[in-house]
Amino acid sequence: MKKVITYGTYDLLHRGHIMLLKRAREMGDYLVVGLSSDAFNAGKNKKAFYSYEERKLVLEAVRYVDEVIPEHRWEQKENDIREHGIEVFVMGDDWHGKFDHVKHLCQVVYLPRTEGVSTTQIKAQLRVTENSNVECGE
Ligand code: C2G
Repeated sequence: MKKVITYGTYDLLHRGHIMLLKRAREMGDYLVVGLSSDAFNAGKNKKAFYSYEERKLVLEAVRYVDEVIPEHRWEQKENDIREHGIEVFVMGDDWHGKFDHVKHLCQVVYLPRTEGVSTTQIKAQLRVTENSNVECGE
């Protein structure tokens, strides 16, 4: 069984996340997702809308995901790869080159990001909508 791993925050799940997970899963037979813990996100200066437990529940419902493990530290990736017998490490290409240090353990693949969508954009659009509703007295 060819096992694949990827990591991320996966907050406010959108098509960019799904397309990444789909392509990653198609590179093997089993996909493990290292899901950023709330504390780890704080270290990435990211505040997810949903808690780790909520994001894990949603991610485990995605057909392409076979297992979700917590991502607590940048340095855990080599150990994860060894412990889970990972053959392919996949990330979006906004991370291009950032994880080449695990190339001695497994294949490292950076996939093109899905254009036109991001959690940051979604949050910004929601704020605009909310503000316009308030102005209209809704
Ligand atoms: N992604 C994508 N297209 C988008 C948005 C995101 O392909 N429009 C990909 C990212 O490249 C990443 C994955 O979806 O591979 C998850 O994205 P985030 O939840 O934003 O994860 P990130 O904060 O980049 O955390 O140790 C690695 C980090 O945990 C990655």
